[in-house]
Amino acid sequence: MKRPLSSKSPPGAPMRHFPLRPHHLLERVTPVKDLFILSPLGAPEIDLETWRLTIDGMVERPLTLTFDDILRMPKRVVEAFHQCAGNPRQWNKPTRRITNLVWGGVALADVLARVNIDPKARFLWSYGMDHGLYQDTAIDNYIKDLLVHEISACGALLVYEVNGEFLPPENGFPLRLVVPGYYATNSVKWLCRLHFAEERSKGYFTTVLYNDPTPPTADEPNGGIRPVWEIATESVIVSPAQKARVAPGMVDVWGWAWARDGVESVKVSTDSGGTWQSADLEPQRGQSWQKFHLAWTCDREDGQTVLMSCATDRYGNSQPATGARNAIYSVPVFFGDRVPDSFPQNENEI
Ligand SMILES: Nc1nc2c(c(=O)[nH]1)N[C@H]1C(S)=C(S)[C@@H](COP(=O)(O)O)O[C@H]1N2
Ligand SMILES: [Mo]
Repeated sequence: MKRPLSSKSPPGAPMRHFPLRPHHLLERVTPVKDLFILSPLGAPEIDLETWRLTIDGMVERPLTLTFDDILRMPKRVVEAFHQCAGNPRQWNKPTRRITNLVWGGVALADVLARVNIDPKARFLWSYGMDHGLYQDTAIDNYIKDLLVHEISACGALLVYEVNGEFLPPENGFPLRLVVPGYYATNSVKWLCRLHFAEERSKGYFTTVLYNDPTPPTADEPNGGIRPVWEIATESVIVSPAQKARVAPGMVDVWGWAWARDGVESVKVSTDSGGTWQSADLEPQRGQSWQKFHLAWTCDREDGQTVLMSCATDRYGNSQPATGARNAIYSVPVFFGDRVPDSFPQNENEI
C-alpha cells in the first residue's frame, strides 16, 4: 500500500467539501471518495520521516512514537458514524453532514497504558499540526479536549486507515484521533501531541468555539455552556428523496438512524407529522448507524405530503421538531404530475 506524503490541496488552504446530501447516502459504508472534508486551516505539510506522536503532561513516563511504532501495535477496526457538528457557533441548526466509515488503528487506551496517567489529570488535549489564521485569530495548533475517564468508554482510536486504505492527506494522514459517538470536530486530524492536564485547553477550537449554551439553572442563573462532545440522537430518510414524485402503491421509506449507544426505535410519519408508525430497525454493529424501513401503502394521486423520521435512543432521548442540531429531518414529496409551487426552495429549510 502506498503512503501518501503530501496533500493535493496547497498546504494551509482552507478545505470545505460536503459531497453528500441525505438522499445520496445509499451505501452502508461511505466510499472514501465521498468523505466530507472540513479543515479551515488547511492540511499541514508532513514528512513521515520526522513526524512523531508525543504523549506528555501529567504522565509518569512521557512517550514519543514514530509511525512504524504505531503500525506495529495491535490493530483495531471499528465501523462508526462520523458527523460534522456544523458551524461551531450554531447549536440550533441541523447540518445532516453524516457518513459511516470503517476506521483502522490502535486503541488510544492501549497506547495510554504505557505512560501511567496521573490520577489528577482530568482532560486529554489532542493537538493537530494544522495552524494559521482563523477569522483573524492566530492559531498555533487545532486542539480539542476529552475527559480522561471517557477515553475507554467511548472506544477512542488513533486511526491510520479508513475503509482499509491509509487515510487520505485531507482526512488526517498519517494519524488522527477518532472518538466514536462524538461529533467529528473532536476527531483531531494530523495528530502530533496528546497532553494530559487538570483543566480544559484554552485553544480557540476547544473552549472559545464549539460550546453550546445551556438553559439557566439555580447554580448558573445566566445559563452555562456544554462542550460539543457526544452526538445527539438523529436519523435521516434516504429514500424517497427530497421533492421526489411518489406513485401510488407500496413505497419503501428507508434511512439511517444513529445514537452514541445505539438507537432503540424509529418512528416515521407519512402525513407531515400528523401520525407516526414504528419502522423496522436493524440492531447496531459496533458504533455504526442503523438502517430503518417502513412499508408505506400510498394511495394518493395528487397533492403533496412531508415524510419525517424520528429516532429514540436507549435512554429515551429523541429528536426535537426544530431548533436543534438533531432536529427531525423532513422530506417533502408530491403525487401526480405537477410539482407543487409551495415546495421549499432552500435545502436548509428542510
Ligand atoms: N487537525 C484538525 N482536525 C480536525 C479539523 C481541523 O480543522 N483540524 N476539523 C474537524 C471537523 S470540524 C470535522 S467535521 C472533522 C472532519 O473530518 P474529515 O475532514 O476527515 O471528514 O475533522 C475534525 N478534525
Ligand atoms: Mo465539523
